[in-house]
Amino acid sequence: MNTITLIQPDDWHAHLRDGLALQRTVPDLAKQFSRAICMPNLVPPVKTVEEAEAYRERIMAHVPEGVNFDPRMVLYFTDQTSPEEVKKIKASAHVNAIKLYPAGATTNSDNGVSDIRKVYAVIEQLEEQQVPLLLHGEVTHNHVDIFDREKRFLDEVLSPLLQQFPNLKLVLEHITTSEAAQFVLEQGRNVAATITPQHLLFNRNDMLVGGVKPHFYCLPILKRQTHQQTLLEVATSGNPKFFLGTDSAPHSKNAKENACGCAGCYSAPTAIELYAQAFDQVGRIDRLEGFASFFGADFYGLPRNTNTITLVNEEQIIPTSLDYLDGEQIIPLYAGKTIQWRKV
Ligand code: OTD
Ligand code: ZN
Ligand code: ZN
Repeated sequence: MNTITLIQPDDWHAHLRDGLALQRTVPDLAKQFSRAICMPNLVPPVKTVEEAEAYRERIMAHVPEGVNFDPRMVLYFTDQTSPEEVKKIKASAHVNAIKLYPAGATTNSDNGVSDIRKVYAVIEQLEEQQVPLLLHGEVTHNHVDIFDREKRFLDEVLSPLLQQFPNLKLVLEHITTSEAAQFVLEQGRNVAATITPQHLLFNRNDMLVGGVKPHFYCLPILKRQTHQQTLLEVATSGNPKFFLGTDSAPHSKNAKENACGCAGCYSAPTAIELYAQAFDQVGRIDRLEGFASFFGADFYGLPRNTNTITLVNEEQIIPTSLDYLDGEQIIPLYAGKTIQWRKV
């Protein structure tokens, strides 16, 4: 097959940042995706519907002319979030969900929830209003090995949470392990997961063998190959519980290539082609459209897009470096490497 035409995809998990970064991130995403869930881990975080509306305006100011892009907003869940704010989300035209980061789990998550049991009143309201709770599913205790943090979260936090709130609408974001995939499969239709391109295409060997490759470092960290295989299986299975969320997370070259390098892969410029590559590698390009364009919208209760994009089966070399901020550079995921799909 030389070309495929898909209903335009959406990205259900992206970091666009703020200020000058938007000059890079908004056009990169908007040239492929119709909608994107814009993650709220700014400094300071986006905690109220009002703040989310203001952030959305700043994003909209960078959408290139003639391009339709509809940023979908998310609030950052803190120990102080009130149940009232959930009603405001429900009533909002632009805000779709709330994001829970266990405090300290990833970039700018210091204001995250310190103990999920403290916020059960808000979660009760989420369940009642059917507002999706988006989860960074890792425990953060120092003594838990970084490769085990997702699995421990399932056992220690998520299982009890779903026992308490069985009808909670929930997205386990950026799953990285067989255990997480299995967990999601065992739940009802109210529980779904996003999967990133890096966790489908790579494993920890890509990051660590032959030298440390900081541009593969993200959180949750890449796992062993068996997990990668399971993620590929579920992503390409046609099961609507699994859908596209790039977790594209820009950091400048200097911040990544550093004695204490930041976590995050910048996949936005070629995200849909990277997913096409992953699906094609397992002979399942026919399943890309459901994963990329239908299942997320269905889960969020938003209409499916109607316009289309076309990908051709043609080599493209991912740029080695892109301009970012004022005079800095950013290294996109898989920079300088050749992939087999290109968006026309
Ligand atoms: N992971 N980096 C970032 C966020 C994600 O956990 C995430 O959602 C970031 O830089 O904002 C990362 O590695
Ligand atoms: Zn996360
Ligand atoms: Zn993220």
